[in-house]
Amino acid sequence: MNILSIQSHVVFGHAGNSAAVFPMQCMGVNVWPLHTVQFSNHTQYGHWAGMVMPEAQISELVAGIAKTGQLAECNALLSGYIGNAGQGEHILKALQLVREANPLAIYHCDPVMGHPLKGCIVAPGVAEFLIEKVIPQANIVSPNQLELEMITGRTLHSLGDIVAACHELLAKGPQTILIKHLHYQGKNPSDFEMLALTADEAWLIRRPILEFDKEPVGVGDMTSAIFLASLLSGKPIVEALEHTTAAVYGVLLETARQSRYELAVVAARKGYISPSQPLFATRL
Ligand code: PXL
Repeated sequence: MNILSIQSHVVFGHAGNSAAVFPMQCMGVNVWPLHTVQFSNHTQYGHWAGMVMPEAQISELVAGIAKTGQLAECNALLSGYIGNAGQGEHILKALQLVREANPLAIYHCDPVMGHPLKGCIVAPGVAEFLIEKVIPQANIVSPNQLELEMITGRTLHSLGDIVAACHELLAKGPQTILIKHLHYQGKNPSDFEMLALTADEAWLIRRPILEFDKEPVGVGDMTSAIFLASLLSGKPIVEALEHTTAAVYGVLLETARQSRYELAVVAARKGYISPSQPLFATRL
């Protein structure tokens, strides 16, 4: 399997491609990393060096691959953190090139919209572009609850509200939805929950929340990557959800064990294939 992964890159630490590429490689996927930005470190340090890559570079690089004749081998496009809305246009051009070369290619959009309270800074206009132009083109979308609320334009209070919002999102085009983080009222505060859903089935999974002095960054990027690689390997949605949750939990356990802020992406490498603690989803 070959996945074209268009996301941010950080030189030090793990976010965007720097959190997504290695787990997918460990799962046996050939990853084609294409970086939307190259920053010294993720934005939650509050300061960073580096630049947003020139926007046209995204579609130029993919056109370059098309010229080699290899783009037909691309099984999926995964997009994540985007440097500015202009880059969004070029991701859509890249998607068009991928689909021309391989009409069966899957597009997984992780609609990273930023979290100002946490310090995840995303350029103005990106959220609107993702909602209006990109999400309708995607086969798989993986918002967190906040991003789902931005997509549907309303606050979601209960699990029922969230499932209803997911069905609205399915009506916009995508066939598979992963809600990477749920925080509705009434949820057990010591559980971390995710939801995976298609038109036919919905699965909820829980794992314990680990306490960190500062919450590690890149968990969502890694989650989307492992979920896509799991689906491409032929796992049904429930197994993809279970594998993803268990593998990411393994990385968090190792990160906590080492008392690190940056995710222990490399140290936890064995868990991308066989997570140490299996976790099970329940059908809604
Ligand atoms: O995990 C989202 C993300 C991706 N890429 C960069 C980031 C962040 C969140 O802060 O800073 C560069």
